[in-house]
Amino acid sequence: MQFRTFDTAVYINRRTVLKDKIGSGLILLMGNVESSMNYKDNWYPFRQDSCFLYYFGLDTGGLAAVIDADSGEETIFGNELTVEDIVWTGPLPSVSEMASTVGVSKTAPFADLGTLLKNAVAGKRKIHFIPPYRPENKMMIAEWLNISVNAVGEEASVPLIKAIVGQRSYKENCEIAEMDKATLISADMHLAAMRYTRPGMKEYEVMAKVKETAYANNASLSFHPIVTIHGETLHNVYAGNTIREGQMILCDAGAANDMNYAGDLTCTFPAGNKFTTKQKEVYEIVLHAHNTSVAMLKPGVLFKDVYLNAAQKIVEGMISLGVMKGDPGEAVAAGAHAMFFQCGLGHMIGLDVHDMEDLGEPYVGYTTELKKSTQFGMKSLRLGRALEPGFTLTVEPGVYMIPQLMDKWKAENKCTDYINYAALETYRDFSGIRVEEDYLITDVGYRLLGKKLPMTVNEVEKIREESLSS
Ligand SMILES: [Mn+2]
Repeated sequence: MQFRTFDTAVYINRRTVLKDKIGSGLILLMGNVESSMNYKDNWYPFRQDSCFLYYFGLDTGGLAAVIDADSGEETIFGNELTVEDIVWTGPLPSVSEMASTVGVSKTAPFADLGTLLKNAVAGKRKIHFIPPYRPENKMMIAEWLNISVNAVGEEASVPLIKAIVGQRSYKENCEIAEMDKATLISADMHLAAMRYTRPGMKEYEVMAKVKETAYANNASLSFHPIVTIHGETLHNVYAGNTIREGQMILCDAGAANDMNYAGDLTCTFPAGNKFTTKQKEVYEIVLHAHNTSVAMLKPGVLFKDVYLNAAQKIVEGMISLGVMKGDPGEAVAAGAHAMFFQCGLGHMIGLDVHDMEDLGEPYVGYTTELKKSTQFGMKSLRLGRALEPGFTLTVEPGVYMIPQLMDKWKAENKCTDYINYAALETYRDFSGIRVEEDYLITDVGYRLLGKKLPMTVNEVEKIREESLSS
């Protein structure tokens, strides 16, 4: 086959657990089809649906599966290649050959899926499906189940969502091995950026090096990379600026390895060989927030509390710089830290870079008891719940100096007990700093996925000095 899978038993076991949990009805898991870019046959790179991959492992388009939770029967639906198809694709394994590698003995043409589901609707059987995010799948489900396209999301099965989250959240050893591989490649993407960058280059030249490192390692990108001198813009995909001495480059990028597991790392380094004093001061604050947060990782700890620790350390740091004032705990409670730290501290990571985000944050990152905050800043925290062994997640604190936000809060007299707006003016053009690593929660604490990147000021300056002098 043209893709790698885990041992057959891995998939059989996952489906057995799912079937037992759901108990009754049909479980529909849609694979993805090729997605057209500008005309039908010019496609975006293919990405299989992560839940389909998790239970059926087949990394090719045009497949779907149904598990009958009552009878236990499992069927993979897909069309065999015709000779005319083979002219373009070459010979490929048949649907039944592929299905047998993941322990499924029954296959059927794709058209049979619609018939099966329409009959199930007529027979008033429960059909469990997850919220589709691809228009093709949304439209097919709407037609088969006779519901409006806009209502498909609401009709998704909460028991199925919860059952899947209850499995995919706990990474198996075979998955952790893949996470390590993806994170190692991701680390090499960052090392390449740190070594390659020279003042005078365009951001896109560094971005190209980052992407090259992924592709040269038989990986792709787990998301569109950020390589920017404007690190304060959280999702800055523009990469056309010239990099100048005295600036910092923020690089947020990760690999998706050949099994589709994701890495997601961020480094911030100087364009030249040294941080300025001001940059170094803020970098140390971010790094301290990071290290103290990582040290908290262990089963039972609410990730929300780890986030609050990072917020508190950032506020303490900002007080030491004179841009904040007052009691750090009260400042965090008032949300004043969000002047500098507007996003969350991290998220689950696995087959998706924001793992299982399609299933819904309330189920993945929160619980029925612990709801997401609505406060600016904390409302962007994707993960709040208590950590458990087998979770894999990112830790990524940052300080982002956003002039428009400074102006808005100042005009509103917001958090004036905690923010020294006059001192803050000197940071208008500072940009932003983030560091990010990926961790596994173990029985007793945590383990870094992949390998350690240069992270302290000395380590980062050393790699920059070596690179610039070579
Ligand atoms: Mn991340």
